[in-house]
This record gives sequence, C-alpha cells and structure tokens, in this order.
Amino acid sequence: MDPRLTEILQSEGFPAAGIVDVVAVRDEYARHASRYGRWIADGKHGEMGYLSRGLDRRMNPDLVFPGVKSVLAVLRPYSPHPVGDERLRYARYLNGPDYHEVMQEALGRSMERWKAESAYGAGLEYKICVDTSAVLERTWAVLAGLGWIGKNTLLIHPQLGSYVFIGVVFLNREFGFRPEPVKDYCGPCERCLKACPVGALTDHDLDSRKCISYLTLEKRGPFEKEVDLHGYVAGCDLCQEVCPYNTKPVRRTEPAPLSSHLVLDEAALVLESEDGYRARIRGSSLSRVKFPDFKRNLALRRSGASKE
Ligand code: B12
Repeated sequence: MDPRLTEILQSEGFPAAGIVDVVAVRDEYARHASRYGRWIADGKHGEMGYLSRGLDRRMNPDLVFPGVKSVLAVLRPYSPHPVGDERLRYARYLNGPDYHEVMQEALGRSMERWKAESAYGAGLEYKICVDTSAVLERTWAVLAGLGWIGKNTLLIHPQLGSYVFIGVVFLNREFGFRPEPVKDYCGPCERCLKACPVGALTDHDLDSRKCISYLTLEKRGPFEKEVDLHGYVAGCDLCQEVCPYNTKPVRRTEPAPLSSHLVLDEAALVLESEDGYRARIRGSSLSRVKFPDFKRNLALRRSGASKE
C-alpha cells in the first residue's frame, strides 16, 4: 500500500489498513457472498429486514459504487475493558462516541489528505461505508489482508484482536495490490463456541435469532421465547472476551472512562423516564435501542423468563 496513506490513516486512528483490487479477488468474493445468501435463506438474520433487502448489493458491490475498482479496509480498535459486571453490563463497543460518525469523518479527512498529498490520490473518487451501506465489511477486511474470520464470526487481527470496528472505502482506481491473506489462527480452539450461553454459535456461523447481541439491540418488542440475557442490557461480548487474541489488547491499554450514556446504576435505570432515556442516549450508538426495548432488556437481564 502507498506508505503515505498508511501514515495518514495511522494519524487518524486506523493502525491497520489494506487495499485490494476487486478483479483480483472476484472468485473469493463470490464464495463469501454465497455464504451470505445461504445465511439469509436459512433465516438467520431474524427480523433484520435490511439484510435481506440488501442482498443484491452485497452480491454485487458495483451496485453500491458503480465503477468500483479497488477497496480500502481499515480497523479502528475500541476499548477492550468490560463495561459493568455480570449483573448489569453493556457491550464494550458502546463505550465511546458513535463509531459510525467518528469513522466516517476520520476516513473522509484521510481520503482528502491522500488526494492532496500523494500522486496515488490524484483523480480519486470514493465512497465511505461504515455499517451504513449494503457492504460485506468483514469479507473486505479479510480480502484486504487485515485478519481472519474466527469461529465466533468476528474478524480477528493477529495483534489487535477482535475489539475493532471495520471501515470500508470503495475506490474508482486499480492499484495492483493483492495483500497476502492472513492465516486462520483459531486452530482447534473452541472457547467462543462454548462461551455462548444461548447456543447461537456453531463453527463460523451465527444464528441471530438466539444471539444476545441481536436480541438486545435489534429485536423489537417482546421475545417469543424465554431468555436470560446474562446481565446484558445492550449488545454482548461473551464470544469475544474468551478469545485468546483479545487478552493482549486488554493488557496493553488503560480502562477507558465510562461514557455518560452508559448508566450502570440499576435503581436509576429502573426509574428512568422515556424523556430521560432519550436525552441520555442521544447521539450515541445506543440510540439504536428504543426505550421500551431497553426496559425489556433491563427486566430480563437476569430473570431467564419473558414477561410476555
Ligand atoms: C448484521 C450485523 C450483526 C448481527 C449479525 C452478526 C453476524 N455474525 O452476522 C448482530 C446484531 C447479531 C451483530 C452482532 C455483533 N456485531 Co455486528 N454487524 C452486522 C452487520 C451490519 C452485517 C453483518 C452480516 O452481514 N452478517 C451476515 C454474515 C453471514 O456475514 P458476515 O458475518 O459478515 O460473514 C461474511 C464473511 O465474514 C464471510 N465468512 C464468514 N465466515 C467465513 C468462513 C469462511 C471459510 C469463508 C470463506 C468466508 C466466511 O462470509 C460471510 C458473508 O460474506 C456488520 C456491518 C457490515 N455491514 O458488514 C456489523 C459488524 C459485523 N458487527 C460488528 C460488531 C462489533 C458486532 C458485535 C461485537 C457487537 C456487540 N458487542 O454486541 C456483535 C458480535 C456478534 C457476533 N459474534 O457476530 C462489527 C464487527 C467487527 C469485527 N471485528 O468483526 C461490524 C463489522 C460493524 C463494524 N463496521 O465494525 N451484528
């Protein structure tokens, strides 16, 4: 990759990045896309209708950015320290500002700087996607040489682990880059599969309908079956925190301060009004969770029984 782009991206908070020409990975991309198609056909996306609606665009990136020739994928680590405890907890990625916005802005600045500062950037057109378009982000991260897909379905970077966000930028030029694929280092380890208390994970496959992250963040209204959320009120990290590749980042970094939108005081949360909740979560990634669903999660996090 252009060393100037690597420097720019590092200065903007992306320690890992890679570019790959679309034509060089066409067959491999097709294998990933067909897995996606099977996953949707099996209904494993639950009620996330946007995933089935975006099927054609995921199969064909040209529909997302006509004329796409290469793809830049980047990783941005987030704090690997736990937020709360077994009684009441949030997924780690929620601690901090809304990653969609922060990454969009940082990638926008990076691309503009690259255009201005490097011959490679001349005449470049691009589209930034951070969980905002019908894009197979993990697939692009793999094809750009940033890691492998673990048995828990997360992208694992050999040094950074899986507590990372992925950003993708579609580009209108070829660069002749085809990064070395990173070997799958999961080996015989199955800690993540065993750690999932609801049986949502089988080897490299996740059934969202059982997943605590899906149930707390994406599922609207009452649950159909009894469920114990294992203390989680939003998101879930159980399949990540047992991963050996995540212990190094935890040791290397200081705990991050708790964002004001992540209240851990159970009594205060039980009494919280809808207006209070809305004010608290405004502008954060938690705004995905509507008030009645947050209250549902709060009530079910240890109970093991649906109230409906
Ligand atoms: C829908 C979604 C969810 C759903 C479904 C998750 C899932 N496993 O599919 C739910 C709500 C459950 C969810 C939960 C979480 N999510 Co989410 N989610 C997404 C989203 C929007 C789409 C994912 C998707 O398409 N899933 C369908 C499956 C079939 O596709 P896939 O997992 O991407 O797998 C593809 C490839 O990896 C490849 N593949 C997978 N395994 C293998 C094996 C082989 C042999 C081969 C050849 C290919 C291959 O094929 C698949 C199809 O292309 C992405 C953003 C995006 N646009 O990509 C974020 C994203 C995947 N989520 C993210 C995060 C952070 C999470 C959580 C950690 C949040 C939390 N703490 O609660 C959890 C993790 C749960 C888990 N174990 O996956 C990050 C993941 C970063 C990473 N390191 O991988 C993403 C990339 C968002 C981002 N921009 O950073 N998520």
